[in-house]
Amino acid sequence: MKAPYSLAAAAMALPVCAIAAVDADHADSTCCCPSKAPRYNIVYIMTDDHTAQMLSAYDTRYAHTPNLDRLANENGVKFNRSFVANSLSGPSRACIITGKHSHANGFTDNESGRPFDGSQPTYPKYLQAAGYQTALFGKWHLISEPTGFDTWRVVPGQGDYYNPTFINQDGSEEIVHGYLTNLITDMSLDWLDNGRDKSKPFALLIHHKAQHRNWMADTCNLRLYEDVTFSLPDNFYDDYAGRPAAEAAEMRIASAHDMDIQYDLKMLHPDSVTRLRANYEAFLGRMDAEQRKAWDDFYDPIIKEFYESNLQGKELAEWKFQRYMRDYLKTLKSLDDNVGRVLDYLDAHNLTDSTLVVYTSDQGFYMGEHGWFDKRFMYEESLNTPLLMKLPKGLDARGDIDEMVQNIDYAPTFLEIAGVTVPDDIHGKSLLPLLRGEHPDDWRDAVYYHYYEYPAEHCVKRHYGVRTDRYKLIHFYNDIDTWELYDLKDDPQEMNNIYGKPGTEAITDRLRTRLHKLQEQYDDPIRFKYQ
Ligand code: SGN
Ligand code: CA
Repeated sequence: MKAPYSLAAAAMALPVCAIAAVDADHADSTCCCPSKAPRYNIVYIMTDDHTAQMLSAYDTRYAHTPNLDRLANENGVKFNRSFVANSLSGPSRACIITGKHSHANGFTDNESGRPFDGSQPTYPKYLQAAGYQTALFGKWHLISEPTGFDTWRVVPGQGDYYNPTFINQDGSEEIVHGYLTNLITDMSLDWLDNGRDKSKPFALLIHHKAQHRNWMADTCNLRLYEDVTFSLPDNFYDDYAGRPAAEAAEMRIASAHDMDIQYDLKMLHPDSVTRLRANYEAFLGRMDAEQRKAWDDFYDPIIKEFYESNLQGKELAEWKFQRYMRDYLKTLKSLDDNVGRVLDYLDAHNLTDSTLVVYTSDQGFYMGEHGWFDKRFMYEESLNTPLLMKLPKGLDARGDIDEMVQNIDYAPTFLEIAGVTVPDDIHGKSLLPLLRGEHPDDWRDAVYYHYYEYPAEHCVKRHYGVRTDRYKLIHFYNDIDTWELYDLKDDPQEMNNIYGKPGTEAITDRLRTRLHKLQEQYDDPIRFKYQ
């Protein structure tokens, strides 16, 4: 059982300076706190399923995201080895907010429907106790009510792109007219302007639903990217040889079952029933007449041409890939614009020098690599997550940071920034030294990963593993018992499982030992089951 938590106890554990409020708009690194904690404001922007391949600061092949790129380019940093602990929304969010791996925070998967235990310590609670104003807007996805926030307004479950329902802090529900990415930003900026106590530093969490499935763009962006043809990833036609768990997964773009022609790709057809068609119709049903007209005006000719052309096999698979890429990028346009609005607001209100702006996603995503969409696997595209930070005055790092970081590191980073002593039971490491431009010799040499949601949608088997700078060792377990080993230098696409191949014995032993040490360090009980 977890130790009971009380704000009063947390406040007592804090350094005295951390309790004293500073003028949030003028917080700087010369703060009066005896601990010299900078007590910067924090704007934490998290998206859903936004992957680094679709962010031009990381990858210029597909996306143009000028506002997101500003984060890295204007006094900012870009983390090139940024990983999650469990590549799925709820679990990832629980790891982030607690700074602990899933087995320790208790929220291992979405599917079981077990709510997040909101009575445990989280970074917003610690910040609140340290005198910060805390607010959350958007997707929460932890089932239980948010705790640790002075103000919150969230969407139920995954939320809706159009005219979404919001849950208010008093428990009431309300449909708000508009497009979700804009609305979440409106609410966040309104709180900065009118909602907060301006004498205190603040932590504002802006949690978008975008880029989550089924990628419904705002009507003003529907016509973007229609004349672009995207190149297929080299491994789009992966045959999954030597990787039985990959073969079993149901997340193939080419599969009619996995990627639904109506729900995912909007090819609504009166005479054809698909698995997820009703869900798509429910989304369309939320639109008002004007939104629906703009939607139909755009999609009707594409639908007509699609059904007339009767594509099959590879032609159909590649047509699906192109539509998937376009829908994803159109949806991303709103996200990029809205991140720009937040940065402009901070500039215009003289908050840029005193605010740490963090941009990340709850995990990465497949954009046709291995023939897939979705996430969950410990393979690179979904183990990775974008992480950009625009730094306040006094934090001098700039450009690329190549140290391995993980989403359990955000909580201790924010605590250190607020002058709160990081509790020993937090698994993550504060990134503050890296943000100061330091490169500690003893930085972590391996990250630990554990994914639990099986049996479930997309059929990704349970697995855990270790990633070092060069290698990755994964164990798939539960109704399967297979190991995979990759040399990321020779095989960055993870197509060639070399586990058990002659010549790999020494490295396998080393990685297995490292894996067990991490399981021991984090006290993951799975280690008693599989040695
Ligand atoms: C929904 C999606 C899945 C997705 C999960 C988890 N199906 O169930 O494709 O993997 O969410 O995503 S859908 O038919 O409802 O769109 S997560 O990011 O929230 O973990
Ligand atoms: Ca997600």
